[in-house]
Amino acid sequence: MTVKRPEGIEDYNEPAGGWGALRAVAKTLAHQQVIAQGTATLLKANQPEGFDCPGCAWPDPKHTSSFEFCENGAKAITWESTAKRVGLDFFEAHTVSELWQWIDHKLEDQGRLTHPLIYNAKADRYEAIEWSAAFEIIGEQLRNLPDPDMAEFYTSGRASNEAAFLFQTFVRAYGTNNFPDCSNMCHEATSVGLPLSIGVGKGTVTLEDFDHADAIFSFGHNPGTNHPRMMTTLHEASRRGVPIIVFNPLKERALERFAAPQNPVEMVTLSSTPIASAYHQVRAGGDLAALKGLMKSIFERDAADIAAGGKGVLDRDFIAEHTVGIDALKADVEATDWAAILAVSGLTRDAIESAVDVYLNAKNVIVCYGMGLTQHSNGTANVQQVANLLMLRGNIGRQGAGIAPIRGHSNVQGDRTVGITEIPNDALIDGMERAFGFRPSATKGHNAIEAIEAISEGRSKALICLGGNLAVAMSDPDVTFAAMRKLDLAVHLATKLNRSHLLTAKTSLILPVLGRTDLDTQASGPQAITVEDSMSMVHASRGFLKPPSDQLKSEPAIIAGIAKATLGDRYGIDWDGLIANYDRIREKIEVVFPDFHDFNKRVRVHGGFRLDVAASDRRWNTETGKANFLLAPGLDEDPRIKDPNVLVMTTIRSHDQYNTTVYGLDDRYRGVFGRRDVIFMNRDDLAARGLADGDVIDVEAAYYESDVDRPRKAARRFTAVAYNIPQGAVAGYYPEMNSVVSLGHYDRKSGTPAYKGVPVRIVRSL
Ligand SMILES: Nc1nc2c(c(=O)[nH]1)N[C@H]1C(S)=C(S)[C@@H](COP(=O)(O)OP(=O)(O)OC[C@H]3O[C@@H](n4cnc5c(=O)[nH]c(N)nc54)[C@H](O)[C@@H]3O)O[C@H]1N2
Ligand SMILES: Nc1nc2c(c(=O)[nH]1)N[C@H]1C(S)=C(S)[C@@H](COP(=O)(O)OP(=O)(O)OC[C@H]3O[C@@H](n4cnc5c(=O)[nH]c(N)nc54)[C@H](O)[C@@H]3O)O[C@H]1N2
Ligand SMILES: [Mo]
Repeated sequence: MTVKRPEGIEDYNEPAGGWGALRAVAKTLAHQQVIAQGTATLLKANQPEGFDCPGCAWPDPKHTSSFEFCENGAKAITWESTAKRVGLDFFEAHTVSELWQWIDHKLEDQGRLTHPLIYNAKADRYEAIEWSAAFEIIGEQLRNLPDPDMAEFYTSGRASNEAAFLFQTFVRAYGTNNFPDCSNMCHEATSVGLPLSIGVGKGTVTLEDFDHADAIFSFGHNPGTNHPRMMTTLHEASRRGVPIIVFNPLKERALERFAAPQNPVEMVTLSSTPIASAYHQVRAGGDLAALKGLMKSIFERDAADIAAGGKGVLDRDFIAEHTVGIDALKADVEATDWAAILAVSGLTRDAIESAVDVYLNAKNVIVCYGMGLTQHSNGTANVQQVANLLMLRGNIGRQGAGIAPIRGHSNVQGDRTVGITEIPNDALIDGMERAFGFRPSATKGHNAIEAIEAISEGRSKALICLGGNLAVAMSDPDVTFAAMRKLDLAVHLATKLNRSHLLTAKTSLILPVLGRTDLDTQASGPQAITVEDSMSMVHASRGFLKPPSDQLKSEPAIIAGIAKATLGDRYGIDWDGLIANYDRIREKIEVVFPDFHDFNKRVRVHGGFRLDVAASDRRWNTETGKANFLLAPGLDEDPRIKDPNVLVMTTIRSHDQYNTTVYGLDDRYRGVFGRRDVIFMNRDDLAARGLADGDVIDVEAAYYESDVDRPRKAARRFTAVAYNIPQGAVAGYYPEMNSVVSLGHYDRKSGTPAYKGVPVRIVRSL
């Protein structure tokens, strides 16, 4: 008997990848009307002399790329190189109030922006403006602010090293450190947590390390969708017999079974390779408990082994020579009892012991993790416990072993490296002084949440966004959207129209930019930009397509235009000279950050170069001079969750989206077609509420402290879908579910919003 499922919901039984992925690429090309030009574009992605795929930050091996088979890379590129345009006629035809009613997908699907635009409030329309006039208006308004700290400068992680470096140079010369950044909503827990543990806020492994790993652990990331080229690495590892142990509340198909489109045998025989050797469906927010469980078992086995006359299972030499704090960690873990660990993690003791068997049998272990660990109120603690787990066996700074945060945007790591930070350290300030002859302020600026708070409270009046869709990416649209409308000045450098642009300020401008795939020609000729991938490899990227309109400027050129109009010749910075030839920007980067020595030379070598990651060589840039075992007292994701009726909601990406960019309404591997208004729930949780698969429900936030005198945050009239997810956890799509996330719910250590640990109640819709 087949059970009838809700509209658009199916049980998906295919492996990930395979022909389905190739069919999806063809469909995307057709939809963006780029058949001929598009295929040529795809062949240049991640190739020497080509451009870096804007889809993700996973590295490529030096001589081969699996890019041509990457479905979601193809979507990212065709979305940018689309033949569709939003020209002046479009803005004449539609008022901003009308566009506000459109769904996010439709806004961006109109195509590439072609002209600089300014909002005319009387007509409620965006209208054309000359570049020089746009720069003058922005410059004048920034100069007239009583205090530079009343402006916010947001960076989204697609910006190149050159654009980001120039942006931070301009902003520091202007006089503030207010750098809200997409990273604040993403891997900030890594950037804050790991320096305290191991002295560097980045991963320690290289792509080659995966060839030498004896076991791979994966926490909270979905590579089949978000880092598709990583599937090639996992596929190879699995075929070599390397155990892959997954901790994820959802059974993500690509982590279960994957058919590599570049493998002729799998394609022709319709076979696939199992990826995870064990799949542990941890409860959303249960990772701290799971990690402590793993470590508790390791300490128990160590004691037992020593009692039996063995040498124990810890790497005692590494611990003695390289670390501090093992005794306190051991005491903390021993004081945590198993019953609590099992209840909070949602895992059985057998599951944890089996994962420990694998961990201890392997000489070299890599732990990979993504948003499932970082976007929690204890995100920093999660990341630090991963480092602890690895350090117990010396799995850091050795071939085939290490920590692998799987980054988000294709250059989010690079933007950070070249100075996008609200907390400039001495090295950065000294470097800026060396390069430009002025000493920037050391005062801490605003991160993303602090920026929204400042705008909301009227303390900040101007917002300049180097890409992104800040208002939609941020939690709490009730607060965030209202805040944006209070601004005096909002400026968006963008490729495509999005909702943030429609939250107009007194003065609002949209400045259209060249994308990664576009040819960027400056006074000295065609330019290349550089990016840094998840494994600290820096390499060049060159676009080659004819730009969507002759009005577009590159991001560096626009930043220079705003800088000149704002600062005049303050500090004698030669903005025009820097733009004429990006080599000159790179020369400045090298002066500020000595790690980039011989930048222009090394980036011209195919494959680029790796930045120094001290922890990879067991050099520890921490205050103790050692790697630190750090404590995370307690277990709970959120102490406010005390009511058994409360569930933990995690917010996830579908297979057809890039952050707030929604390419389409399917989520093929999860069996969802033509809709996004669904909430995945465990059958027992449905039954306990008298609900059934397909019922229409409301998701209401359950924040005890803040609910009292405010209307409850909610997302209404969504469809409950019975799904294989642990009891106590539910999942919905980002960004739709942001209306349930309170702005005040974030990791106190890193400021990362707790998008993956939202306390909610599910009730039948009225
Ligand atoms: N195609 C595509 N590529 C992308 C992006 C995109 O949107 N689309 N976004 C880019 C960006 S900016 C980023 S940051 C990355 C994001 O890449 P990921 O980190 O993979 O992002 P998410 O889809 O948010 O979800 C991660 C996974 O965590 C699991 N999860 C949820 N909650 C928990 C939890 O509490 N514990 C554990 N262990 N797991 C949990 C989810 O089931 C999901 O499998 O991808 C980048 N690449
Ligand atoms: N609930 C929930 N919220 C989340 C998350 C979650 O998992 N759950 N994830 C968070 C994460 S990890 C991140 S990184 C943020 C993402 O936050 P953002 O980085 O701000 O958002 P994006 O959706 O990537 O930005 C898309 C816009 O960028 C512009 N754009 C695209 N390419 C370019 C370019 O080359 N140059 C310029 N100048 N503009 C360009 C386009 O106009 C497009 O509309 O969202 C966060 N929000
Ligand atoms: Mo991200």
